[in-house]
Amino acid sequence: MKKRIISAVTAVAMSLAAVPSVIPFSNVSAAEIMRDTFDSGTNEWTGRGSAKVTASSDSRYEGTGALFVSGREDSWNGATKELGSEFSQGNAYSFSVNVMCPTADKRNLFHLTLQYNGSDGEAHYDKIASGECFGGDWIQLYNTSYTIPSDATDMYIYVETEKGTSDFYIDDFTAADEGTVIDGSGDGGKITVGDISGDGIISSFDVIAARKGVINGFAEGRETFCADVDGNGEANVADLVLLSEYVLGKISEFPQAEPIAPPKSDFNYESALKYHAAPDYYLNPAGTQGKVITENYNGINGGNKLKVYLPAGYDESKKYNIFYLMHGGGENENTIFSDDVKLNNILDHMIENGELEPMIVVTPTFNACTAQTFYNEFRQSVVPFVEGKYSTYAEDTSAEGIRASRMHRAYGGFSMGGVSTWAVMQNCLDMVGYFMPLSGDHWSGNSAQDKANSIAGAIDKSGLSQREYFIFAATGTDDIAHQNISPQIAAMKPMTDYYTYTSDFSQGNLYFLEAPGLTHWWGYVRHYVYDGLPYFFHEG
Ligand code: FER
Repeated sequence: MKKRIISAVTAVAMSLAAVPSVIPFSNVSAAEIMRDTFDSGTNEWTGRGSAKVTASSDSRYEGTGALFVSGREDSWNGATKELGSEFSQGNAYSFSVNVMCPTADKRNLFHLTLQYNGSDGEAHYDKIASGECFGGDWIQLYNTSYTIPSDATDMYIYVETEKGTSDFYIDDFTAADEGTVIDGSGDGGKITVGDISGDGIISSFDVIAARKGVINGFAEGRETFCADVDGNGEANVADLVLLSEYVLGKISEFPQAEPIAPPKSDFNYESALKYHAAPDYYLNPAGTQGKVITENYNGINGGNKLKVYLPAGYDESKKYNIFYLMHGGGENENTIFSDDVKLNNILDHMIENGELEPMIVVTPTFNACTAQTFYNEFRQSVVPFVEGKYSTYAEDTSAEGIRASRMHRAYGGFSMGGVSTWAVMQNCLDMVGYFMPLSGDHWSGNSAQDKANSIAGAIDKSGLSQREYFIFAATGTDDIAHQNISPQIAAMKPMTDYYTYTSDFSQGNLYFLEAPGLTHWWGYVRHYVYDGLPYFFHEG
């Protein structure tokens, strides 16, 4: 067994480096220079970068409101305010702000940062205080002695995160004379494994907290993370035993157990899949054929139609994976199973030859709305209609039933259908685990980085791990969309907090198949479905 050791000395040193103890503090103090409570407005704070700020009463550390920061497209986007002439160069001050990220299972590192222009004429960014938190917990970014650089002009204070674009709240920003103790949530140092109570030290109080947690369950987020001292992904009685031994001095470090990894599939993936056309005869009718059914439904955009492919031998008592595949501009729900594309024949042959698990393939249409807004009809009308009628992994069509079966649901599309796929990914990650954008890019923002960031923002909000969403993108190198999709994938690839690039989905979750010389035509694109679809539905 591999052992990863966290030194106990380091753990305690980290906890000692945490915030000073907090003593009660009256709201009015002669030493106070600035105090923004956001109880009746934004107190002249503004959005930094693309972020927006609003005074909100939905959450607060204290009082009646807090400042809500949203629309972030980069980690340095956040909330900012200019520091005026009451702050002098070379003087030290006490700064404090409380922050909270509402996404329940997100761990993030926040910074309170000073931006200023230096005597060198350059902008500088200096961190005043930092703190880690899990979603839902208020923490305090706090430094009782921060010295304004002696050459600083044009000063702005701001709150940002180390990574990601999650929304967050800030409350009770206070600046005061150096050394002033400022009341706040108190947390906000390093999160330390073993320090379940969050008081900055590992002690018998943590053993008591661990015992309670083993009996009653641990709260998600920080508490579970801190209680899981052997780091295997679960907080349980083994961790309680280790923690007791640690506090009694019998052990001086927490031995690390092997992580409890989600089961990996035994599907035989290739890691750098190349384009292969299906054999020519796959376009002819197969010996054993599925059924293509036309369905009418009343959706949020009025009466509409879609086609449902049921595999040969479809049996209502079994559960089927389901793939929603969208047409391109100027086409409709009939296109994909028409004589122009004949995807049903390809599916029949693949299933007959054991290359594809029998699955349901649905071809809806965005013609009652637009490609970019179809995700609304998909969520509210198409999925409930189809999966209320046909047998998928959804136990029921409630939001919970659809969410619980998301790893058995895929969405893809060609051209404008590809555009609709990225929009579904941005807006319906809670419903879909596998995405197949074909010869179409994401229509969000102007640059490839804007597109990548808007998807990353949605992933942040979802709280999903990299093992819970998978993208198989494809196009031809001579496809008119290649120039759009290729830079977008290039921007996504290095975002390793979100993606691991490989077509082996037991190891990673992003792949881009580029078919040499092929152009923007279903006659080619149907073969990308042939190549990619067998790779779906093995990871959960
Ligand atoms: C693209 C996405 C969609 C693209 C074209 C489309 C040229 C759609 C075109 C159409 O329907 O005419 O990236 O690149």
